[in-house]
Amino acid sequence: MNKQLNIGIIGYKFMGRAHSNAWLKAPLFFDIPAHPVLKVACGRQQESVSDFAQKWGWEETETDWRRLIERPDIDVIDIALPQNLHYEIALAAAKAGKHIFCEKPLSMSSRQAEEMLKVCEDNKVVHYLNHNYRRVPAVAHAKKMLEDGKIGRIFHWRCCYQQDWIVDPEFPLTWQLKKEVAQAGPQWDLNSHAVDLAHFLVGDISTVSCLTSNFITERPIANENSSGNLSAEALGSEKGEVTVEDAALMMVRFKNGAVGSFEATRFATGRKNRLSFEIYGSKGSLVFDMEKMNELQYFSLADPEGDQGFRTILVTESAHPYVGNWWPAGHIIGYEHAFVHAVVDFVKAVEEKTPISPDFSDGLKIMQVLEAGLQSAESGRQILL
Ligand code: SOE
Repeated sequence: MNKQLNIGIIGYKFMGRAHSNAWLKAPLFFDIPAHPVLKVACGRQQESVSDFAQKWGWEETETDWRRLIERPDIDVIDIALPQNLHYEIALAAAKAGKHIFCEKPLSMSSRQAEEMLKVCEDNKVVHYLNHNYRRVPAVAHAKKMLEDGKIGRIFHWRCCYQQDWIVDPEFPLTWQLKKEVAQAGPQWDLNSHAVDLAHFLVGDISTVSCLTSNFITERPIANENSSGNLSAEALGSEKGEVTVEDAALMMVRFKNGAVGSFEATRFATGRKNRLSFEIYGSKGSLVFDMEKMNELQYFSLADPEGDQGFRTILVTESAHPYVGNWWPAGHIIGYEHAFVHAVVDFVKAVEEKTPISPDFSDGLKIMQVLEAGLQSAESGRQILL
C-alpha cells in the first residue's frame, strides 16, 4: 500500500485518543487502499498537545486550527472536539477541500447542520459523522438480519442510553453541562447515538414527544484542564448553574408505522455506558446491550413451537461484519474497535468513492429529531417532523 492519507486531528482528549488509536490500528488489521499518516495534532495548549502527539505518534503539532486547515499536505481533518466547535471548523475544512471525519453530535442545531452539509457537497469532500455504534459488529449484524427479513415488519423500537457519571451532586460543571457548549444534555450526547441507530435499523421518524428533567441544578465550577470528560475535578467550592437537562425521554412514531421509545440519562446509578435496544417484529425480535457488545439476542417465530426462546448469537465469527479481520472465533472485541471500523470505511470512501454513512445528511436528520424533542419538552406538545 503506497498511497498515503495525511490526517490532521483537532482535539486530544477522550475522542482524540479513540480516533488516534483507530487511525493507527486500521492498516494493521484491515486491507485499506491508503495508509493513514498521523501527520498533525492540533490543540490550544502547546504542552498538552505535544504530550499527546508524542504518546500517539503524531508527527507534528499545531495550536491554531486555521493554520492546520491551510496546510496543502493535509488530506483529512478529524474533528474530535465538543459540538460547539464543529460548524466553523467543518465549513473551513470543506472549503479548503479537506475530507472530514467528525465526532458526534454533528452540530448545535439543524440550521448549522444544513449549512455544513451544503458546503461539503458543494466542495465534493467526504463528510463522515462518527456515530461509532453502527460499526459494532453485533449492531451491523442486526442490520443484516433486518434486511434479510428475519424480523419481518417492525412494530416496536425501545432504546435506553444510560450513564451515571454525574449522579454525585459534587461532580463539577464540565462543558457537557453548559448549554452554550453542549446545546443540550443527554438529548444531544446520548440520544444522538440512539436516534442514529433508530434511523439505521428501523427508519425515519415522523412524530416526537419528549419529556426532560433536571435533578441537580447547580454544581461546583470545573477545572477544565483536568483529565477530561467523565472524571473532572472541581476548581473550588464556587457553584454555577447547570443549563442542560439531566435526562431526556422521547416517544416517537416512525414513517413505516412502528412506534418507539428512547430513554437517555446520566442518572442511571450503576449504569456506566449502557446503550441497549430492543426491536420487536412480525417474525422475530432482536435485543442488544452495549455492556455485552459481542452478543445479539434473537427470537424467531420460525423456530419449532416447543423450542422457541431468545437465543444468544455470539457475534465473533468471520461471517460477521468486520470480525474476520480481528481474532479467531470466540475472541471478543471492545469499544475501540468500532472506531477502527469507521476509519476503514472512511479511507475506502475517500479513495474508492464508496458511500459512507452516517454522513452530514444523516446528521441533519438526527438534529431535526433532537430539536423536535426539545421543542416538545418545552411546549408539552407532540411535534410532527
Ligand atoms: C459521554 O457521555 C460519552 O463519551 C459520549 O459523548 C460518547 O459519544 C459515548 O460513546 C460515550 O459517552
